[in-house]
Amino acid sequence: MHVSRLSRSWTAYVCFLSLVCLFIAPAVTVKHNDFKTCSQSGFCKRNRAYADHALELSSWEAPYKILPDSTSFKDGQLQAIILKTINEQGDTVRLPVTVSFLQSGVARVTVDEEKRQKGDIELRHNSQVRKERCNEAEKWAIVGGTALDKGAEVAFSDKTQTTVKYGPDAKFEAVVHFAPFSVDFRRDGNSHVKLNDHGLLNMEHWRPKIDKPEPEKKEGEADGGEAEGEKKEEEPKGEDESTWWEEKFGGNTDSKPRGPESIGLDISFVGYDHVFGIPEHTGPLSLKETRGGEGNYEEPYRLYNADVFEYILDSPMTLYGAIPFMQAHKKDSSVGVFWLNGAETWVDITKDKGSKNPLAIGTSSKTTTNTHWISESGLLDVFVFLGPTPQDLTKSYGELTGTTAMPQEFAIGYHQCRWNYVSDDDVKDVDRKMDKFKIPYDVIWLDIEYTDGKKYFTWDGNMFKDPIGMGKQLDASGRKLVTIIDPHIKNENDYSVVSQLKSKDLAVHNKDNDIYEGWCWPGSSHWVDCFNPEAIKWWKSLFQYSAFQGTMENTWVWNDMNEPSVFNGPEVTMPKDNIHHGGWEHRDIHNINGMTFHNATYEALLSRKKGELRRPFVLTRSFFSGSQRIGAMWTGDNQASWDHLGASIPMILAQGISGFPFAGADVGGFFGNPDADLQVRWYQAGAFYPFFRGHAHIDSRRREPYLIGEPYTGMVTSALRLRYSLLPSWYTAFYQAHKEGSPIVRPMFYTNPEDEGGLAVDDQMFVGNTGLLVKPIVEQDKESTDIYIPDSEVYYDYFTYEIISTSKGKKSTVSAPLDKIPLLMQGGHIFPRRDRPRRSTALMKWDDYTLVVTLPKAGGKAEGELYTDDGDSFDFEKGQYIHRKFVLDGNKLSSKDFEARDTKSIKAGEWLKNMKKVTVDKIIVVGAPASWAGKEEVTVTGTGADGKTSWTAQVDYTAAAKGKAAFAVVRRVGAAIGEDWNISFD
Ligand code: NBV
Repeated sequence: MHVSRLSRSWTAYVCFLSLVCLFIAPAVTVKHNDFKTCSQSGFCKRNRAYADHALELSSWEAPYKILPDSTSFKDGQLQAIILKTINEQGDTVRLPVTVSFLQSGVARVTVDEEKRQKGDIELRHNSQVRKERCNEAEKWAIVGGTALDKGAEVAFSDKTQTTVKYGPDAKFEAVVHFAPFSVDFRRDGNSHVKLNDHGLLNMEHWRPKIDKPEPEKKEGEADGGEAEGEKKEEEPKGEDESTWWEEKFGGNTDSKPRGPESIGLDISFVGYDHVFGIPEHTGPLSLKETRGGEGNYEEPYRLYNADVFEYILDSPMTLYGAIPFMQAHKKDSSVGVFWLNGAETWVDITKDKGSKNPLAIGTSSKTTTNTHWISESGLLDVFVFLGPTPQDLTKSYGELTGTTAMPQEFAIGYHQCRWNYVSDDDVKDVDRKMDKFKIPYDVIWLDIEYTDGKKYFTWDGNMFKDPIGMGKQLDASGRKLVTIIDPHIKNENDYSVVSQLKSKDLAVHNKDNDIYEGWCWPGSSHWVDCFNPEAIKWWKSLFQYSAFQGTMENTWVWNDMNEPSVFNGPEVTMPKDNIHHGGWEHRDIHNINGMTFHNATYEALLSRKKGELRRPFVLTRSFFSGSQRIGAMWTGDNQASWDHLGASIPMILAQGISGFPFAGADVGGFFGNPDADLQVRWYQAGAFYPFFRGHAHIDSRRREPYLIGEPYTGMVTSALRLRYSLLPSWYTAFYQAHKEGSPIVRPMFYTNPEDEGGLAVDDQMFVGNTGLLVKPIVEQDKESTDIYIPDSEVYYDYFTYEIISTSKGKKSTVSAPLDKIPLLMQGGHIFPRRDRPRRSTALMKWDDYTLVVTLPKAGGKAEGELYTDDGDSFDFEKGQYIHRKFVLDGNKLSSKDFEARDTKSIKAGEWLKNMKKVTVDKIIVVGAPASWAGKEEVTVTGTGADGKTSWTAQVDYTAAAKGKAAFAVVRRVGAAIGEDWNISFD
């Protein structure tokens, strides 16, 4: 009795404690107050209000008109002056507009402001910044594709409009209306994209500040009533000037030397109900409406690179990177726009579902998606893509902003990271244990604690006594080390890096033009200004092996905090009135800042040692259009929860279609402690992220895969082995991304744009063009899943060859107990693997290949490819690579050079010479025809690794049974991977 009373009170005590803990446990969610909403951002609020006003009035007349006599057209470019009427007296300002028609079929509309262009404005606060609208984004983002289409011609012109025909077979048309100014982009006679169709164009022209008498203060009223963008006073009639000249947020005051200068424009996608892109956000791939209503967001999508601590899901809030490229898709048609602007940007999305004409009720009417783009400063510069395919969009965008750099081959293996591996012994121990447990990995990472007091380019000498010894141990199995280098430089005496930064004047300046000082990990810090070519030069010097001692050839770099993250800055970043090299305010180029730092590190790794030219590997957290040319990105500080695992898939798909496909999320989740099931499922998903890295917060429990315990460690190892065996296919997909700008993992709309039902599917993906279709499990205790089938092809289970019952637009249920990744093979493909389990990619370098052939439903034809090179140097740019095309046609399988090169005439360097010994060892034909039954050998003709030209190989045929497809396995094929050969199954 006594005991039970005691135990009862004990239970009650425990319950009470847990309840208390529940309340005091840190809430893992973003601090909303740290970040602005649209109404707290002066220019966003003004432009939304402008839109509300315009859209409310049936008689709204946009005040922007082209001066008909000002128009001229020459060499694929239309130029004119837009007059903006600025008051009731009819005064105007002149806005030069250029519409450029590019050879790629892309059109570009640029609007500037004459007064600012000429520098004919007065800056406030004795500021020294540039006077013109910022045009810096182009310098960083655009690397090609701007040649003008001299074949573009004016098809019609009068006092009210000019129509230009352009693009492939002159199928595209731009109808430039003069009054009000708008552009209607048409394809095959139909409107697809319209600029300023709703008259929301708003270029805030320069004006001098007119000081008005201070409004009389009522008793008891505090100063700064307009703080945080909210007006307490009733606004006098006219424009809301409260944030024109100064703006307060979170205790910071933004001085605005150039006054209001925002730009806004509405862009309609006529007949399109899905828009995708503009990463980085959480939420679905098919973007939501943002003006409220059920299931919609209330806030516009925001692009203002920021270190959003404990970010939330399903939100239009900004994150670490920004790519202002949006695509619209409908069945069989894709179009897009690229809003080239490096300043803070917001995008509102609404959909017109059906015609407003009451007579149209009952008739089928299509949705039009309306978007409203709002940037704080800069030129209005927008590229319009008319497709018609998703591939056309990614290709043209890739021509403009560049494509994914060919990665170091190791970089697509598995990366083992945590904050922090505490010593060189710790690193060496993890390395040994991974081997002991036969877990493959390529790279181990060091977070900020390896440094001496967060001083980059130094080591904590107590914990890392022998970095080179550590590097050498890793190198023995071809493994690498990545060290973190952040952009904040500790402001401390006797730290040579900061002394140089200051004495050479290479840091970002504050508004008074002194070196800016803020707080980050090291405490007081300065920020290197990588817009400055001299800063890049200096940054390079710091990475020389002789300067950054303890690093060696297998050391690579991770750039974090480059939004930049500033702990005591407004919205955890730099003040907007800081000044960069070239005289730009930080406001103008904020979203490009991270890319410039990433770029400087890339450049530095290219030049670590004279004569050493290797592909750099640099991971970045912050990015902009063009960052794909420099390295990989990851989605920052996610959480160890199932919903964060789920959110990673659409985020990575969005990166892929937006030109930056080398993307991944922290496997296991950064904050928190994943249980074993979540870890297994996350590794299974991570095995299909282009960038595959396990990472964890400093306060989380250790979770290297061998620590999870069986059976989970085994399951994680299988997921890793699957990734490693498929590396040849992944590398091939990277090559396609490099060449074509294509995504590495592809959503359904990309592969099957004709399938309306699949347009918004964002929880499954194809790997390159292999036909491998994966749907990671992202829910707890889920043992099966429904995979959406986007076509009428046959699909096979990857592991069992079971034929998945398919019909287009239907979902097929696939069993997926914890040890199984739902992975299908679409019929009609051939994809390469390397099946021998190894410890790292380097150790697989000379391994033979397996080809997997999947027979299609009809026609007996399958195709695929393999691209491979030395995985390290730039020799591939000089033809030192193997690129094969495999075709199975009926009973004949062949391998030919993909690009029909005369490979014999290529002078083989060392790598190509070594590859002569590498063969296709095994071929698995899934869905093999019944006519092959009983066959015991096949004839191979061509080139064998040992020089033979005709030989036989053994084949085993297994008949179809119990829903499983028949398959044939050809063993010891012995055909040289880089040479032509044929196999006859006759
Ligand atoms: O450098 C520490 C972390 C890093 O582990 C993480 O991956 C980054 O996203 N870093 C952010 C700074 C602090 C995060 C709380």
